[in-house]
This record gives sequence, C-alpha cells and structure tokens, in this order.
Amino acid sequence: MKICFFLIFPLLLVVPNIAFAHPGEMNGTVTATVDGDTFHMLAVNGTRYTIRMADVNASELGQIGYAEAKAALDSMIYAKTVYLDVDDLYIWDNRGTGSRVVAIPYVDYNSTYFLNVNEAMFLGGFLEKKDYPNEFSPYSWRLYEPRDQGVPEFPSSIFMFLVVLALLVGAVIFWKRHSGNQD
Ligand SMILES: [Ca+2]
Ligand SMILES: [Ca+2]
Repeated sequence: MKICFFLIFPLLLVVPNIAFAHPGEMNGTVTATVDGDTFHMLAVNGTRYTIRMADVNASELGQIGYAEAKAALDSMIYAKTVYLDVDDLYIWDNRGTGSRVVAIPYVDYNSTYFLNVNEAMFLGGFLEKKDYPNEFSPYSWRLYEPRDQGVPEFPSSIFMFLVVLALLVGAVIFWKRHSGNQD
C-alpha cells in the first residue's frame, strides 16, 4: 500500500507540468532554416542554437519534398520571434548527447494565442509525426495554444494538483475498504 502511494505521488507532482504546453521556456529570433524540421536561432541571451523540432520528421536535402518543407518553414518562422517549449527530459537531441536543442517552436498568432509550428507544418503536409522519447506527445498537440500558460499559473496548477490528490485519496480509501472486506 505505502509502496503504491510512494510510486504514484512523484508522478502527481509532474502532472501539472506535462499536461500543458510551455511556449516561452527559451525565446529567440530565427536566423535561418536548414530544412523543414531544423533551424538556427539567436536566443535572447545572445547565444546561437540549432533547434531540432520535436517529434517530427521532414525531408532532408536531396529528398523529395525538401524544398517545399523548407519554404513552408521559412514563411512561418524566418526572422520572426519563436517561443520554444524545450524538451525537459533531454534538452539536446540523441537523448541528450547531440548538439541540437529539441523543442516545439511557437510563433505569435494573435494577442491571445500562439501558433504551434510543428502542428501547422504537419497539417500542411510538410512533415510527419514521430513520437521520440522526450516530454512531448505529438498526437495531442493543438494548433493554437493560449499565450498565458507560458509559465504554469499558480492557482490552476495547484488546483489541478489538489483535484488529482483528492481522487487518489478517494481511491486509497476505497481500496482499503475493499481489501478490508476480503481479509
Ligand atoms: Ca518543456
Ligand atoms: Ca515524444
């Protein structure tokens, strides 16, 4: 019983973090695109990074569809500000050993929403989704994300945590009574 609780409890702590997109973990200006899923960025802190878009694959140089995918990404992000949701698990590609930052880039859509560039490129048919090991699940992406969730808000994340905790306590009580009956 205790083992069960101690296994689940740490998971509950991260639930508020994995349930929401986090555009704005790193921001910068796009200086060039490489292909449909990779680009160069000058971060706000002055550092240059190569960004590999998370959980997607686009055609590379020499492959069919390369020029179209690169042009589509260019029109979406070149010279614009991007708000990155960086992979919290590994940050870098090749499970933390590579040189490219793995992230989902977002751009301004309007005053209340960001546009998920990965999802927009996917819907345009310029790349395919592939669920690599990282913090992201590509099949749950939304095309637009509210701007105000860049930093998890105190009331909502605490509220969600309390709801999950209440459900767990309820389950534990139910389990205890249920197992008590079987004794
Ligand atoms: Ca993240
Ligand atoms: Ca993934």
